[in-house]
Amino acid sequence: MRSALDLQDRTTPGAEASHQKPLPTPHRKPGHTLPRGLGAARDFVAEVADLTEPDAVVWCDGSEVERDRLNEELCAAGTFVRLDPQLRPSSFLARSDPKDVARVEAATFICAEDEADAGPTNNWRDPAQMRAELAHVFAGSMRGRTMYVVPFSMGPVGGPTAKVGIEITDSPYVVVSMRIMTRMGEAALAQVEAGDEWVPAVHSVGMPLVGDDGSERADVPWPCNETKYISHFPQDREIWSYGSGYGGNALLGKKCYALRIASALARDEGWLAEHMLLIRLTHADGRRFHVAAAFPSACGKTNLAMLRSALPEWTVTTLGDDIVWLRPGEDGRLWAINPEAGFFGVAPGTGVRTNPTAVETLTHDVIFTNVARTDDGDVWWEGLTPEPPDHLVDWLGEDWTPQVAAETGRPAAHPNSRFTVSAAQCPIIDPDWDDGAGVPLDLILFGGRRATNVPLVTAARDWEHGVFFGASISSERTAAAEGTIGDMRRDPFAMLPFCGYNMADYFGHWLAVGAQLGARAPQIAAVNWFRKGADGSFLWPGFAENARVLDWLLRLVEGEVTGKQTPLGLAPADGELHLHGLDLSAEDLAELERVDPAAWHAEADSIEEYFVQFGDRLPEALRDQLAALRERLG
Ligand code: GTP
Ligand code: SPV
Ligand code: MN
Repeated sequence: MRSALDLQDRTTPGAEASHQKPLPTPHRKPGHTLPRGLGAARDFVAEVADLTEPDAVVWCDGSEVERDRLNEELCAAGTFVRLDPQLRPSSFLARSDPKDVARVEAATFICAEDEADAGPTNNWRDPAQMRAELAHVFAGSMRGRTMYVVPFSMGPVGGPTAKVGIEITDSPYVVVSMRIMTRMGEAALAQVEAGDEWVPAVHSVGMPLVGDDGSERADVPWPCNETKYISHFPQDREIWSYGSGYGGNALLGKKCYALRIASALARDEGWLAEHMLLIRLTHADGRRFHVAAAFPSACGKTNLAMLRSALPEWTVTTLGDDIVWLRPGEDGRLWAINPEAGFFGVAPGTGVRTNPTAVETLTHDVIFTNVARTDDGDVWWEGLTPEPPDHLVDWLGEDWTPQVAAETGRPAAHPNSRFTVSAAQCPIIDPDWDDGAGVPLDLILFGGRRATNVPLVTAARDWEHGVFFGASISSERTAAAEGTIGDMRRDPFAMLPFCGYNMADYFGHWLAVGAQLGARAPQIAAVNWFRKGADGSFLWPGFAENARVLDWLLRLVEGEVTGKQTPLGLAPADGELHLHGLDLSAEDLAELERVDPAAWHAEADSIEEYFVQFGDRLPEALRDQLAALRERLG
């Protein structure tokens, strides 16, 4: 019998690489970058099966019967624990391998012929070299498992901006998650059958149950591999993901397709694929506005997407919480759709005070991953209730009490624990969320977690200035990806881990889209909910109170207020921000809005340092914006 270690050794490319099977690629008709139709899909599935050697191949139809069967299988395998049917009907808890808990940016690759097309912010690999490595690790990688074929649509099926994909995966957890996160199954397959283009996306957890010599090993509740490849071929529009079963590493419709591959499609086709939430604000007088906001991972998109306004004149409805696709319309406006069908949201910090809408969304039919379990068979995480229960089983499956936590600092839920839930379940989901035509944007926000320097709100003077805001977003790192939490980094447009091509070209593409839109382009603004006072606590109450900032920006858009100029842009003039009913001292407000010229000169230096890596590819307009900022700072 071979050990797990021997099996893992297979992931090191060896001398035998010369006689291995090549990595399959779907057949494309001459002149097409994407495969089309069911014939090409069938052939590709057969070739992937030939390489990965699964026991069985199952085409998923997306039905409830199929879902229920897979959920039962996941329970039997120990991947899922069914939660108490009274407290949390049709809901499950999954605990991942403790080494597979977040996106792995170091193992995320953009494979372009020319290294410069991946750009300095991506991990580049030569496509041919990567194909050879992948062929090696995928060979036999599904032995002893079932291979699922998961047709899915990003965007309402058949809608004008929807796009189809086919994920091939050996993880039933991925299948039931994709069923929630995308429009998965028969309807999407019908699009393929009708001849639509589709993006191929292949995923293996990388733990075959049968070794090269035929020896067998038992499965584990969360199979994965220490070797991981989250690889993208933007030119061929292909995704190959190996070794992880978690979130964006494995649910390939999400970051891999709807952001990395879609951003490359968007560049070529004149639209934008963005890491943004999407909401509608309806005023008591009937006026409606649509707002999108790009914040880095775990920086408040889901919270703002489900905003319950502190100002009674505004009602918010949810359209999306993570990804938008934006297209210039014939009317000169920028139209937005949410290509997803569910939320894969951060659990910790989600509670009745911070996000009551999410709490109401999560009452049934939820997959929770890496949260804690209560003794009565429900779930808990830090921030769900002010006081923790007396006893829990933590995300690692171990006993947890508040006393243990106080001594060890061990959280009950992993900081990147998540819920997977259908968007349709959200009590404030917008009635038009499933409408493929989308909504016209009035306002775009850029923001990050900044304890210092960055004011509560600054409106851009024009589109180019707004693109400069997006390009210079910086944020403290969160638990959403492997890495040191709290380190400050630049995360342009909140797309640092998600841009499928050269980031400088992407800046240029944003400028080009703005030039095309002209006068009807949405207003752009920078926000920061996370500025801290001298005592280290947040100055701004955030959450429901963020509506006050949106209110000011929309009144600015409407010409009801004018704002005042600061060196950074437009800030609320005295009295313009509606602060009635809020317990915020004049000193704290002043600190929230303060622009310190010396600190901002240092900020400008740090932006320049960041921009330098793009060399000549950095658009001139951004250099000009930086120079103009320095001039205004004096
Ligand atoms: P991804 O799903 O990773 O892309 O991230 P997201 O941006 O959707 O993250 P999410 O909204 O779930 O962010 C969660 C974290 O941000 C939690 O720790 C929240 O408590 C915190 N957060 C959200 N809004 C606010 C706010 O207005 N103020 C403060 N202080 N924290 C906030
Ligand atoms: C993010 O990290 O931005 C997420 C979670 O939205 S994941 O889908 O895992 O990338
Ligand atoms: Mn995200």
